[in-house]
This record gives sequence, C-alpha cells and structure tokens, in this order.
Amino acid sequence: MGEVVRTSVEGAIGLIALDNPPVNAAGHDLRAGIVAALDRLADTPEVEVIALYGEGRSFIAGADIREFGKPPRDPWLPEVCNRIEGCGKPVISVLHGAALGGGLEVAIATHARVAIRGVQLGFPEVTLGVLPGAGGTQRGPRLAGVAAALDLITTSRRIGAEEALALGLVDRVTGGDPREVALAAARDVLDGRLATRRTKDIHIDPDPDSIERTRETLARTQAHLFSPHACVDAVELAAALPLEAGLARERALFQACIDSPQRAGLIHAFFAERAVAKIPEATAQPRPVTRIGVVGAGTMGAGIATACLLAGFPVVLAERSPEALARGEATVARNLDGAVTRGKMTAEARDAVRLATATDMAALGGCDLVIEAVFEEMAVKTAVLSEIARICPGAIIATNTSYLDLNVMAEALDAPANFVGLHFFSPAHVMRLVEVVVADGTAPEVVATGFALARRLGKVAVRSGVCDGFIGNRIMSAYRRAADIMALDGTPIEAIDAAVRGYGFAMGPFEMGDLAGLDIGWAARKRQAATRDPAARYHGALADRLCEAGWFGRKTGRGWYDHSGDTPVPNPDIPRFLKEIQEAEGLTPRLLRADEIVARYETAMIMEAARVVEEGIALRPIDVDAVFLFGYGFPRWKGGPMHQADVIGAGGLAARIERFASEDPGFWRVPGILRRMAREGGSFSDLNRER
Ligand code: T1G
Repeated sequence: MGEVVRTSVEGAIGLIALDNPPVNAAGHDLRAGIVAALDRLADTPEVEVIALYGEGRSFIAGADIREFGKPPRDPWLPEVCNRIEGCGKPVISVLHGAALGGGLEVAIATHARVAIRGVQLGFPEVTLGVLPGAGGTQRGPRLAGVAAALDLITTSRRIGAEEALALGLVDRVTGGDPREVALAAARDVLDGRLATRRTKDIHIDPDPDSIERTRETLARTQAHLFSPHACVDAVELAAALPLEAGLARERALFQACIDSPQRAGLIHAFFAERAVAKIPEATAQPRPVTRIGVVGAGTMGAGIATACLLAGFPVVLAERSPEALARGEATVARNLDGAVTRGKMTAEARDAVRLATATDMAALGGCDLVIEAVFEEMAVKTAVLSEIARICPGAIIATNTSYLDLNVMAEALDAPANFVGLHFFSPAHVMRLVEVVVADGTAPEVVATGFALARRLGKVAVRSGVCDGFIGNRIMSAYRRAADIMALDGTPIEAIDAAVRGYGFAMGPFEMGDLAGLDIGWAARKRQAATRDPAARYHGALADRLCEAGWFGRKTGRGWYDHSGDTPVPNPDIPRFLKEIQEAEGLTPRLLRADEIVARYETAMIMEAARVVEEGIALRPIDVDAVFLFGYGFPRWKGGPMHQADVIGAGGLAARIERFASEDPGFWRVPGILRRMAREGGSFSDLNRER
C-alpha cells in the first residue's frame, strides 16, 4: 500500500494529499501521516500556507469504523484536529465527495474550508451509536451556531455545499479538481482574498432554548437511544467552557458512547448492509435491464412497479382483470404522489414515469426482466411463469413468492437458468429488503442481475437458498409461533405486544398480524397441516377461531384487536375462545412477565435463525441480521438476531432453550450449531469472518 498521505510544495504553498482508498477513512496511518506532513510543512521555511485535500472519490469519510472498540492508537483524531488548528501557518481544506464525521471535524479544525459542489457533509455519528468525538460538538457550534449544530449532530442529516456555506461551515463553494482548487484557494489566502481564522477563537451564543427544545424532541422520539442525548450534553458544554475543557468533556462522553452496547449494534448494522453484497456470484456479469415487466397489479405488484418507476425504469404492468388493473394503476399513482410528498421524487420525474398497463400479457414483449406477483398458489404461478417465458424468451423471470418452492416452479420453465426469486417486502416501494432467492438452476449472472437491480432500486439484497419462507418468513414463523403459544397459555396479547415494543420493534406480533391480515397465516397453517410435527403443540387454535369468525384484522375491522373505535382494543371474544381452548387442551393458564415474554420471543427467533445459517439458506449470520434490520423492523441498535445471539452467548441460549423445552419439547430444540458453539466456544461473528 503506497503512502496514504503525501506532501508537495508549490512555491509558498504546502500541499497535503490524502490517499487512503476507498474513502480516505481516518485510520491510524492517515492520522499519523497528517501530523507528520503538518510538521514537515510547518518546518519548511518557504511554505506560508498549507492546503489539505483528498485524492480519489472523497475527502475524509470519517474515522475508520473498523477501529471502534479496539484500543485507540496515537495520534487520536482529536489530537490531529488540535495540531491542525494550532499550526503556526494558515491551514485550509478542500472538501469533495464526502466529508463526514471525523472528516468534517478535520475540516472545521482547519482555518478555512472550500467545498466542491456535490460534496456531502454531515455528522453521521449518532447512526453509529457515538457522537462527533474529534471536536465536532465544540467547533461545530462555533461555526454554525448551537441550533444548526444540534440539528446536524442529532439527526445525522447530510447537507450539500450551498447549505454548508449558508450555515458557516464552509467559506467558499466552487467546482473543479481538488488539487487545483487547493492551489487556487491557497493563493487567495496569500493574496488576502480568502480570510482564515482559528475556530477556537470564535464566540458561541449559548442558545439555551435550542438546547431545551432538542432535549424535549429527543425525549419524545429517541428515549431508547443513548448517544443523541450525549450529543446535546456535549454541545451545551461548548458554550460554557473554553475549547480545551470542552474537548475533554466531549472525549469522556464519546467514550461513554463507545462503551454502550448500542454502539456495537449500530456499527454491526452499518457493516451488515455492505457485507451482504459479498456473494459467490459477485464476479458474474449482471445482464442489462432496461425494461421491466410486472405481472399482477395487487398490493405487491403495484408496489414493485412503483419501486422500479422510482428508479427510472420503464415498466409494463400486466393484470388479467381490467378492474384489478385499474385498482393497481391507482395504487401506483398514490404511491408516486406519496413519493413526491415525501421528497423522494420530483413532480417532474413523477409526471415523466414510463408506465404501460395491459390486460394482455403480450404487452410484456421486449421486457428483459419480468417479475410475477400473482396469487400465492403454485398452479397459478407456474401457469403465469410459462406464459411469460413464451412471450419474453431469454428474459430473466423472477417470482415474488414469499414461500413457494422455486425448484418446483422452475420445472415449468425451459430455461431455469433465467429464473430467480426476488422477494420484496410490503410496501415494496418503501421497505429496503429484497431476498434474492437462488434456485438449483439459477445462473450466476442472473443472481448478480438480481443484486444489481436491487442496488438500482436503492434496496438491500440478501441472498437466500430455497426453503419454506426463505430467511425472514421462516424465522418469523418461529417467533410468531412462540407468541401464539404464550397467548394460548394465558398471557394477554396486549401484554405480549407491549413487551415486544419495549424490546424495540415498532409493533408487536398481534398488532402486526392485524395489519398484514390474519388470513395469510391461516392459509399457511392449513398448507402445513399435513406435515405438521405431531410432537409439537399446535399454536394456531386461537388464531383459527378468529379466522373462522371472519375476523382477519384491520381489513375486516376486527382480528386480535377490535379496530372499530379510535384506538384498537383487544378483541372481547378472545377470553371466551381462550377458555374453551384451554379447557379442551387441559391447559393451566399462566401469566408471563415482560422479560419472560421477550426471552421466549427473542430465543425462538435466534433458534430458527441458527438453523437457517447451519443449513446454508443464509450465507452468513450477518445476512440474517440484514434481513431483520431492513425487512422486519428489528431495532437497529441491537444489530440483528445473530448479533444479539453473540451478546447473550451460545451457552446462555442453549440453557434458555432447554428450560423452555420442558413446556413444549416439540418446538424448543437446541440447534446443532448452537450446541457446538456452547461446547467448543466460537461465535456467529466468527462465522461472518470465515464465510
Ligand atoms: N470506516 C471504515 N470503512 C468505511 C467507512 C468508514 N468510516 N466508510 C465506508 N467504509 C468502507 C465500506 O465499509 C465499504 O467497504 C467501502 O468503504 C465503500 O463504502 C471521530 C467517530 C462515505 C458515503 O459514518 O457513509 O468519524 O464493503 O460502499 O456507497 O467523530 O461509505 O468495500 O469493504 O458505503 O460510495 C463517520 C460512513 C464515522 C461515513 C461512501 N463516517 N460511510 O458511500 O461506498 S464515525 C461515516 C459512508 C466518526 C468521529 C466519528 C459511505 C460513503 P467494502 P460504501 P459509497
């Protein structure tokens, strides 16, 4: 690896070029290199001004996240920033691509900043469970004021060059090549056309109202997180203390964040989003996709069509029934209007979308990728897939099925190599997860095309093997079952939902069931009835009674809850159903505490997830984490089910499962992978590195 920091002298200008691909992360070599370069140029008599800039695609994208949790190595980033600010000669910086976190902190420690249009600036630290720990909470308010600094630091909002100029974070906005801009700006410093000053010398207006307002907002919206509140404490100190003292307090608060388990979970989530792209088929060349067909204009088909339109693809939406097609078109229109309202799409782009609709599937001709999202029934799907293959020979054919066997479907196709699963999650134009399901005959370039398409759609693709429910739904059926058994045993559904919300999910399993529709689970239980394990307790008795009464949740006004009033209340018929079931099964009602509810719910999730990893349905444990972080609302600061499994430990989990097995031996069984880990040591994190 070449030098990550290089210096050069052009007349009276000393240049420091940062070259630490891929994003100039401020790892130890870069930090040490900057200090050495600064010392060298400070001691070079002819140098009168120093300019810092990034080679490659960005300035400094931040501290090297991979160093978190490891013993820090001198010089720490705060020390680098202090050396820059304290330099006897003017030091300026040129910001392009990304200047985030520690990168922005280095920039605001320089004596003037020039932003190149297109740069993104911000303090993303709270998304990683920490706070700007290299002076951002102390210098940020000095340049931009307390209110703006609080906004950027607690929301991790990224801003562009113009807004940064307006806020006072940068002094000039221009275009061009970073090195050329650095030379021009340095000349302007020498000619007095670009003023420089030390940030530490700037006075801060305390602005207690902004501090109070932010505390109130965070108490309402982020009570469960640690670092955003620490950010406010640090910014508040900036106005009360001289810089050196403020930096010392900031460092202490930063260390407290580093020590929080939330930091480990959030960092894990950051890497999970990137790790899942590392698949065996990554070296295959994706096929070009220029025109996408979607068959089926129901909720999923319309959502998938919307996602493709949002990404700029021309879409043909085919639906046999004119009425269903009209409903689908209206759904797409609503989705696009919502995207414009949320600022995800401009009105012009919305009006320029290329959507063709048809009741005749012949309209799919010319599509190079077609996704079916028709009724979840094997015969219906195989007929549609065959029809698509006839109309679009050579096209990639994808199924959006959420559990049917792709290898059975592939038998209906002459070219199974072109067949893949693209399992979207509702609402498909919002949820980021796509499970790319690989059948036995799927060609590597078709898998690679699925991943490339997901990236174009702004989604996170996770590779899955074929099994009932793939990765997410298979694991969900396990913890959903655990919740049903707890309800059957007498713990009120509202207590279970509350405990799961307390764990960090936005919704509990029964609230989620009413939202998604209880008929989906009912169909699955009937489908699995013939192969159900007689040794395991049947968990669906109560849900079946609701479905038999026609209560499918919100869409019928009643399910687990009665939705007829302003706020949902538990279905008043459940106690009667429960009594009948408990008497018939000779059950002794028992009430579980919130911690007992969470232990069963979380352990059932991890138990099935361990099997999914052991069977190779998921490539790695981190892939399971990504599925739950991006498709199931798993609390991001907990990192995912497999990260949590390492937090609890294999031995603790095996002990929990064996304890629960006394209640339901057919369901609670310690997976082999977990038993081996408990016996021999090791962790799911180790498996992430090995695979
Ligand atoms: N540290 C280490 N590796 C990083 C990294 C970082 N900060 N940022 C990116 N990478 C890796 C990433 O894992 C991937 O690796 C490759 O670079 C390309 O990334 C003290 C404590 C800059 C907008 O949070 O937002 O500073 O998978 O695929 O889409 O106060 O990366 O190829 O092996 O994302 O072009 C604050 C996080 C840190 C910025 C570029 N900074 N990064 O996006 O590429 S905390 C951040 C990003 C901090 C200080 C605090 C994006 C990007 P691989 P990529 P991209």
